[in-house]
Amino acid sequence: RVKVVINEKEVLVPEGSTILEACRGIDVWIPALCYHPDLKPGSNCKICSVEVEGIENLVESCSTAIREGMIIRTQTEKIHAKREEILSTILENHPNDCLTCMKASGDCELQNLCYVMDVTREDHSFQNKIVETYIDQSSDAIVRDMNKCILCERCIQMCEEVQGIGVYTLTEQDGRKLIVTKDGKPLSETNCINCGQCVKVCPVGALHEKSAIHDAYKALRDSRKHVVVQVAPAIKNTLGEEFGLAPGTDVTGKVVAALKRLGADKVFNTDFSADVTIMEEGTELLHRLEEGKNLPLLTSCSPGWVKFVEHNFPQLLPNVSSCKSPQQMFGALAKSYYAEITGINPQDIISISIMPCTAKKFEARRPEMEVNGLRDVDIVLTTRELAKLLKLQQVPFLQLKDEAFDEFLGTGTGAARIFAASGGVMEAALRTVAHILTNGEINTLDYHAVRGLEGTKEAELEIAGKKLKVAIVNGTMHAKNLFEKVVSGEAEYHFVEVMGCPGGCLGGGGAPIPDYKQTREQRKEGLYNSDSANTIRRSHENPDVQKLYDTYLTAPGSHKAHKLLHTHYTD
Ligand code: HC0
Ligand code: SF4
Repeated sequence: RVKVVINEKEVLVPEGSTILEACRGIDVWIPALCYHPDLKPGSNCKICSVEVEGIENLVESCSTAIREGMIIRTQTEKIHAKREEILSTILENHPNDCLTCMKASGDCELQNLCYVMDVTREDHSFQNKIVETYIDQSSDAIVRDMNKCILCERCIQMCEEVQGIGVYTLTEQDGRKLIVTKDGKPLSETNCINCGQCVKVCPVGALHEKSAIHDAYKALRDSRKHVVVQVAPAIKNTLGEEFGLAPGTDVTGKVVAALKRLGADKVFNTDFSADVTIMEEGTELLHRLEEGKNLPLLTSCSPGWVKFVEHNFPQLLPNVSSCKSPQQMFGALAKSYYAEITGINPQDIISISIMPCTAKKFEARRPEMEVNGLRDVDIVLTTRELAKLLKLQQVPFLQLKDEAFDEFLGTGTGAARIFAASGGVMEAALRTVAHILTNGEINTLDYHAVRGLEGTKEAELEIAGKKLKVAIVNGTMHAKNLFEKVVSGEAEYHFVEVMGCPGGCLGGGGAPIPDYKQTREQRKEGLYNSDSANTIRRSHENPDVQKLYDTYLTAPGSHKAHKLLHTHYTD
């Protein structure tokens, strides 16, 4: 630690940190528009500038290392003037359409700073220098409105350095800086995988998910339709954040109650179809191990990852599991199995899903994701969109009494819940596969070797005398590194779990903001606690899943299961 003086107070702060990190660590607030804890400092916005005694000019606190003996001031007149000047310049080039902006009031970092700094229209005669730029609505998941871009460049860094994709670049057009896609094409025609990580770091409303709020609102009020809603594993341990609860808090019962208040006819559980996925994918793994073909088996539930493999490793497509994701399996079962047992015309069912993921919007619209001409999933809302809808309709979320999921598609095991954490699908599969391979002798529940939010994990297990080499990756940058080795023959595995977002679904592009490494750790803890608290922790023990196979699908991998629950890929 080093001794420094911050705002006339002597303090000890960690050596090697930047001035900004050191100040935030002791709750001294410094504004920042380009700095983000998950990214490298970019020094683009300069609003984090502070005074350091002995240095004439202000210094950028995000990129200046703190040193023993420094005397730092964060709140002087000179600093205020600089911050005001920066905000005024940004506002001169920013549309004044906060009324219809998708970044809700309170979530916009620019708006919040203007409030705190008291930068108002009255104080500054803003000339509107805005040059209308094109709003890119081409993607099924992400909207880009570059009129609102403040050039912080977080999105460039996130996409390029964290996700390893590199869709965006900075350019200059007619003397004006602009962030564009690299080849100037609309987002849907680039190599974007719809992961939404850029959306999560955008400080303003320049990048946002394609809103389905209105569609959901309309559907939930339509009394002629039977509206079924599925809730993804991650939602139960993250939605609470939108209402002030700690990351990881289990709010399952309140989510069900809240969706009923919004008008859902039935509220179901994606955990149920995650358990079905284990039955189908586990069976697929056992077949491939037996035949020694198309190994490693690669998981297919993360649509960002699926698109990534289609773009970058088409030679690995035969390795990707043919299972649809739990979201799509659920939708297919809702309009077939559920419709049949309840006698509801599948044409009258609207299937809505609540997902921590922007790519799920894209996945739901993939042409092959339908059965008998009916879409598996009609509407996808992100965690943030559901929170907005609840706030909009003044649903008193925190006061709601817990309610249980509806019957038939409502039960989920602990194994399914941990799907939302990197390593969870692997662990869920191992719990069931080990049980099957040893005829019920191995009943291990906790596979600690596959847990944790590191980008890449590996484990070698021995089950029933068979060696099983597995790997788990999250974030497509890590996937790229691992699969380069797989393709070159440098690494060999039997089974690899891949999630497109850092940390897995708990860090999805539709998750609550802020979303930092530490937030994700807390979410992970919450998910594993919910798993331990569940009385059923292995997918094959899910009674609703057993009923589904006994009465409808007959067996995992059956003809009917294939028709409804499996898919194919395109390169
Ligand atoms: Fe996930 Fe899923 S676990 S992708 O991370 O497999 O989005 O939460 O819903 O589909 O179940 C997201 C989360 C899901 C799916 C499940 C899987
Ligand atoms: Fe890059 Fe993901 Fe944003 Fe697409 S959604 S531009 S892949 S960060």
